[in-house]
Amino acid sequence: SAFSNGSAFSNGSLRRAAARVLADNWTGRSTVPSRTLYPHQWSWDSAFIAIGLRHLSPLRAQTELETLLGAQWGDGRIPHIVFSPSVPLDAYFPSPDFWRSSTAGRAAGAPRTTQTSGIVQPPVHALAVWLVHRADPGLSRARGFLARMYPRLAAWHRYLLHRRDLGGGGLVSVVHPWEQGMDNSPAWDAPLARITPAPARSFRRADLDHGAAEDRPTDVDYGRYVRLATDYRDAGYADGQGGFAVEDPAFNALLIASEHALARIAKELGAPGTARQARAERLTAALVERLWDPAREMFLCRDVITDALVPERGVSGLLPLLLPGLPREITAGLVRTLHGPHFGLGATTRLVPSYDLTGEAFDPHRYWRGPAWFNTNWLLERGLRLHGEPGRADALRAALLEIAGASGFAEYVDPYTGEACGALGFGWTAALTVDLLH
Ligand code: 9YW
Repeated sequence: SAFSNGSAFSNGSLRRAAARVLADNWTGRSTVPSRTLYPHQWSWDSAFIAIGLRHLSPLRAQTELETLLGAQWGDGRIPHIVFSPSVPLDAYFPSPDFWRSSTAGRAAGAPRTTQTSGIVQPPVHALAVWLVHRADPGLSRARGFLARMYPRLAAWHRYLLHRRDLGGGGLVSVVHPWEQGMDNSPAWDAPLARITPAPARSFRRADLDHGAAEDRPTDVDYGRYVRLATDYRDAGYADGQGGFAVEDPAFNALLIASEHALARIAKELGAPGTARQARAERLTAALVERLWDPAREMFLCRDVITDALVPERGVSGLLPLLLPGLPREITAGLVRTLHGPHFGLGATTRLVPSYDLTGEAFDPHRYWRGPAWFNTNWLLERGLRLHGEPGRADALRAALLEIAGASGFAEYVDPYTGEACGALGFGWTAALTVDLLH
């Protein structure tokens, strides 16, 4: 590596290359994760993308989030995909004719004209809105950005906390693996095993037109994803009836981080943020009580149907490190786990893998069953910095920048070698590179 950022590129050329990816993926109102694999707007992708875009164009970053939140449902949910009407139906599966949001989602208040999916993704949005505001407070105030986003974000969190507390312990449940964002994580294997797969001939996987089959979820996984989504749709997207409900540490940690951000946004708008602050603290206590595993020194998923923890170590269980309010023994334990044999950071791996290196299901190339992803590593970099580990944060930052540039801004990489997997020119990989360079 020739430059101080650890990369073969100078900071300037890395930033220009990342900006080019974001320009290529920009559609005029939002950014696609990938021109080939994911040609619509994805919810948590847009939040991460906006966090990077704010350094290149605060206006585009605001527009990105406004477009997403403009597709919010009446019940407060922010859909995981907002479909672009100009993309052919067979470019991505499941397409709008599968979700049928404007008809099947009518009772839940789906938009009438914009087509969306009916499930959600991790709530990174309030955090993104706050960071985007901070990048150019003058523009934000002139456009009334926070004042317009705040009620939508509040309704979003209300939906999650009131309609999705399926375990009754104060945390939010996901009802589909796609909602948590780590589609084929081994943590879903046991809860998903109870679901009868939809027959393979009943749908066509567009993802295999663009991605290598051995880097993607299997057909049986897809059959179960389709069954769960079909049942949810056929229930009119009403919550609390499905066969899959899991409390996930990353989803809930991102909600808590976003509650902290909402408290700041409220204050900025002249309202007291104290109730939100208190709520973030209650949620943090529930997270520790329900999901912390002191023996493994990390958080686990709770299967709400069996009310038992899922004994799989996924990167999701490390992401609460980004929270400010955790007890010191927990953050110290998370840092040990991150650098220990299961994730190997700084020893056998340069980026944190998505799953336990020693786990039965580990596969360094298969999607969320081992490869390293840039969004999770970016969140952990922030967590290390927040908890007084600047040396370790710097090392992770250098590895992120080097591997992002060398991989062509890959969707995910082999955690040992940094070899590119999945799509290239991936939105959040480019955006978070820009953010780290700033
Ligand atoms: C899919 C868009 C999305 C991400 C998810 C990732 C993948 C969609 O792509 O899911 O079709 O498999 O798992 O986290 O938001 O980038």
